[in-house]
Amino acid sequence: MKSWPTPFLPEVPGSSPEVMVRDTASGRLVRAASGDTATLYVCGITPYDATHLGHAATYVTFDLLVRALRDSGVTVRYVQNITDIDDPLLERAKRDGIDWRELALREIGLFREDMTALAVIPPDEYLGAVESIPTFIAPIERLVADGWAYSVPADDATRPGAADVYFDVARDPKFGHVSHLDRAGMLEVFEERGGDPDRAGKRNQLDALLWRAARPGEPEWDGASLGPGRPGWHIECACLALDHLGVPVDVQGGGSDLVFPHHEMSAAHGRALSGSDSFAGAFVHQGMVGLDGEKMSKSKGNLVLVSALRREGVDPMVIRLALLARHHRDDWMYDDGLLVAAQQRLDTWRKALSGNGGPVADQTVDDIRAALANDLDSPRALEAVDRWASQTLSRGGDDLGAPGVLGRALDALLGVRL
Ligand code: 5CA
Ligand code: ZN
Repeated sequence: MKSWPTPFLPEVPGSSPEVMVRDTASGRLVRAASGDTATLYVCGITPYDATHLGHAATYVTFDLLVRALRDSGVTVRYVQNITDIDDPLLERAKRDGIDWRELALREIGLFREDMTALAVIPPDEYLGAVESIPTFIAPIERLVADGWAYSVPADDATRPGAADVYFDVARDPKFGHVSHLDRAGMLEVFEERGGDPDRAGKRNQLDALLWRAARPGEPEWDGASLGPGRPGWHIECACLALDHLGVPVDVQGGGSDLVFPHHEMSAAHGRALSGSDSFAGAFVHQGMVGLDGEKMSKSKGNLVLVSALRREGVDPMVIRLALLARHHRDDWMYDDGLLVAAQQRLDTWRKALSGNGGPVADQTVDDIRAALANDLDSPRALEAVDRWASQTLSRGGDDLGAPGVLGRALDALLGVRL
């Protein structure tokens, strides 16, 4: 899939310290890069509605990670997927009386525009599930052959004798190591997040769908020995990470709503397929952004859309600054006051940076780098800039190069272009 244009990254003298991130699975602060190259797999959108601030927060967070890693001298290989076939997409297309492919293309187009406006660095590979379906078949067949997966007859399928294929979670001794949920906790969220605990014939309510046999009226693809159908959700991300980056990836990323079942399952599938004991060096999760007391979600419809804010004339850099003002692991509720505060901050920074000099900015640049390298602590990075701006506006400074140095650092490290 086509992604979006790469923003220009100015050179900043010096470099970031080693980048550390909080790993959800171990709870520890771990290295984001295992060596000179960091592999990053971030779960992309399901394109049935427009980008809301929760999505934007997630992709801005991983954009910060890419920027910090690069600044530390590491080469980043970044893959992101698009779940461009899934039940919610088919349901929305049906509700709105449009073709599901058309809906997906429209929303992917809007997402690209939002990402460009927010100065998010695109992934090196932007992979649609649909275009990748042929690459999922052999791995699923292998899971069946190796006893990791089993068939459940699908009586309502288009063709007689067809079956769905499920992953046998009981076979996996590490199952649960990402989320640390107990069985009751897993069951509580499984259905709400795409699972089918009550599907008759499954060995375990938590077993995850790998291949769904075609039902009448549903799109279908050739599945070789699996029969015509379509893939389950988790196996897509497992296979894409495996094929395009290799496992363990250094960082598996997404919002915290993906911890269970999605990242638990894709890690289980990925380990089963690769024989590796580990799927990711770090599982990094963005906290949930909400509105009116509830998680912002396409299914609930309580959305603040990036595209709508842009249409209203909100500067995308204000949106970006509002997102950066929160630590990525915190859950938070949106209110319009956040945009007002971000606009004020941007105005102050602009004023300070447009003068003829200021205090030496090297320490401020170091502070930004140190904050980001320590689990992407963007609020602390912004505070460092606030301090420089307030000093400049109150007392001035005689380093003529300081505004230029800091302006380039804001652009390269925080993605904030003034
Ligand atoms: N396509 C799958 C991942 S493979 C998916 O979850 N798509 S999504 O469109 O629902 O979400 C896209 C990304 O935004 C995911 O990483 C998800 O975890 C994150 N996300 C969704 N809602 C929120 C929210 N309210 N706050 C923060 N992040 C969110
Ligand atoms: Zn995913």
